[in-house]
Amino acid sequence: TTRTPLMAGNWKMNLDWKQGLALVEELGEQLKEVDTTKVETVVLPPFVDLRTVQVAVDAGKLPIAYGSQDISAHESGAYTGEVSGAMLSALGCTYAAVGHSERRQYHGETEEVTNAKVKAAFASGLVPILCVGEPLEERKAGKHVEYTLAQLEGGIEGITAEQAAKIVIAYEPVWAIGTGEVATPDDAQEVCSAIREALRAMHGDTVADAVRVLYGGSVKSSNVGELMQRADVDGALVGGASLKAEEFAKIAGFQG
Ligand code: G2H
Repeated sequence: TTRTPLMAGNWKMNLDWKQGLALVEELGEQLKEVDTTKVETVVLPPFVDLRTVQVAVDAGKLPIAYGSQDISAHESGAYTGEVSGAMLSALGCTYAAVGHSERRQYHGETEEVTNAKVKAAFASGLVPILCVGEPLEERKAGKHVEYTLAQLEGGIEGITAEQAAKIVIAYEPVWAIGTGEVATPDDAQEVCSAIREALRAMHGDTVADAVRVLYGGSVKSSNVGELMQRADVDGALVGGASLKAEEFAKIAGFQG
């Protein structure tokens, strides 16, 4: 594969700006042990930490890209509490996570909202990391592929082939998030491959072969290697394990 692996650390609602700064500085040190030309390392801090991360990255302290955990579907104006794509882009963000299951679950984000956020990210020059994945009931009913592909289709509806080639898809089975219950490499491969094949059917080979599909859900340095051996797993979206510099750097330096 010619796809560069992508390891994204989703800090969720953890680390204030001082703690975030301490983490990225330590990460910069730890990443010196990693061949950062072979993997793209990304952090997704809370909004209020982004400026600090920007300053650290601009100072050349660490070879990472960064992005937000969410983005407003709206361009600007009377949307109290929201953060626009233009604001994120001005902060040097490369990525914006969209449709994380915690957004869908606790903030009522619908398919339409998720799709609007994907488009808002592209409109501001950001690359959306679209999160999809099934709850436990669908998995038990054997409907996990169908359910996840429906979220994928809803999420990317109306985007161009050029945008589809850039988007990052993160497959995060809800039952594996923060539970310590990691999907098996075969489980991850099954759905990541189905995602790529769905993109192939929609947008053709060039798009399908370029898109990076990540696995997320209780990824650690001890399990990332075997996940990465699977053909259609191009990286990981890492929550808990991204909060410790040494551990996250080990994930970035995975040996497949
Ligand atoms: C899944 C993942 C990161 P964790 O949400 O998005 O979190 O690695 O803590 O399961």
